[in-house]
Amino acid sequence: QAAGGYTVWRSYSEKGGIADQLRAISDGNKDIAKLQSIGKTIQGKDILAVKLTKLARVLPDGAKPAVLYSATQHAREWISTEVDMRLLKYLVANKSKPDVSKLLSTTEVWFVPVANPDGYDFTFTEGNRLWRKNLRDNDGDSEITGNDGVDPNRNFPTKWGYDDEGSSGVYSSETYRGTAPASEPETRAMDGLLKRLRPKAQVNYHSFGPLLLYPQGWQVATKTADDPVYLALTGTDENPAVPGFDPGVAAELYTTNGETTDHAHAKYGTLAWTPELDEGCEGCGFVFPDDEALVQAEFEKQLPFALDILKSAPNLAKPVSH
Ligand code: 0X9
Ligand code: ZN
Repeated sequence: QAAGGYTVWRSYSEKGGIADQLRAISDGNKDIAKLQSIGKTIQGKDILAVKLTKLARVLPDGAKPAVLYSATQHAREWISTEVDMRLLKYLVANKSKPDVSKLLSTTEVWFVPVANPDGYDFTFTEGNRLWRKNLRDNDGDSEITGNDGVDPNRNFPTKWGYDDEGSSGVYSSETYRGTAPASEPETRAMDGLLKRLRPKAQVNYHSFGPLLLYPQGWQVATKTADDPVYLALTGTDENPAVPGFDPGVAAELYTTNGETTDHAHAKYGTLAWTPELDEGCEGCGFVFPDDEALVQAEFEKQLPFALDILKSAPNLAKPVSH
C-alpha cells in the first residue's frame, strides 16, 4: 500500500517510491542509464539524478550536449515530478526506436525529478499537503512550523534578494530566500550539477499554470539577448509550444530573484524554462487529482515540447562561460 493510499502519487523515500524507481530504472538499463547523488538534503537524503545517454557509464558526464529536466523544487507541486518521471520512462521504453535512439546517441538527458526531497516527503504527512519550501529549521526550535523552510526557487546566487522585492527576508514567508546565496544544500546540489554540465537547456517543471515562462524573472525592462531563441522555441500566444500554455517572460507575471532559471541562464548560458503545469481540474490548484488518466494526459501534453528541446539541443549556441 502506497503512503497516503494514493493510486498515482508516490513519496520520495517510501518503498517503491520515486527514489526506488530511479534506482530500478538505472539498474535495469545499464547501457543507457547512470544514477548519481548530486548532494544531500538538510535531513541527509540523497538528491538523485539520472543521466540517460548511450554509453552512460563509459563516457564522462558532460561529454555530449546536455539537457536537464528538473522538478519539485516546491514540495507540493507533485504533478511536476510525475511528468518528469514519465518523460524518463518514455525515453527508456523507446530507447530502441530510431527517433529516441538517435537522441540518446547525440545528447545527454538528465533528470532530477525531486529537487526538494525533504519537503516533498513532508507533503505526504498528515496536514502538510501544501508545504512549499525545504525543511530548513529557520528558528532552531527543532520542529517544522510555519516559521521554517527556505524557498528553493529564491536561494540561487543570481540577483539573490535583489531590491528586496520578489523574495522575502522573513522566515515565515513562502518566498523566504534564506540567510545567504546558496545557503541551502538543495540549491548547491542543483547549482553544482549546472556548473558541471553547463546544459544547453533546462526545463524546470513547476505548477500551477498553465504557463510556459522563461528568463528573466528579476526585471521586466530589458529582455535577454537570447529572447529570439526563446521566442522561437516557446511559441506565441496564438501558437504556444505547449497547447493552451501562455508563453512569456517570467517577470511579466511577477518578479522573482535568486530564481533557478535566471541563474542557469545568466551564469551558465543555459536556455531555461519554467513550465507551470496544469491544475488537473478547475480550482484544484497545487492538488492535482490522484487520477491516472489525467496525469498521463498532462505528460502527453508536455511531451512534444520536451522532445523539441532535446532535438534542438545539439544545435543551440554553445553556452557562454562566465
Ligand atoms: O514563484 C515561483 O517560484 C514559480 N511559481 S510557483 O507557483 N510554482 O511557485 C514561478 C517562477 C517563475 N518566475 C517568475 N514568475 N518571475
Ligand atoms: Zn513552484
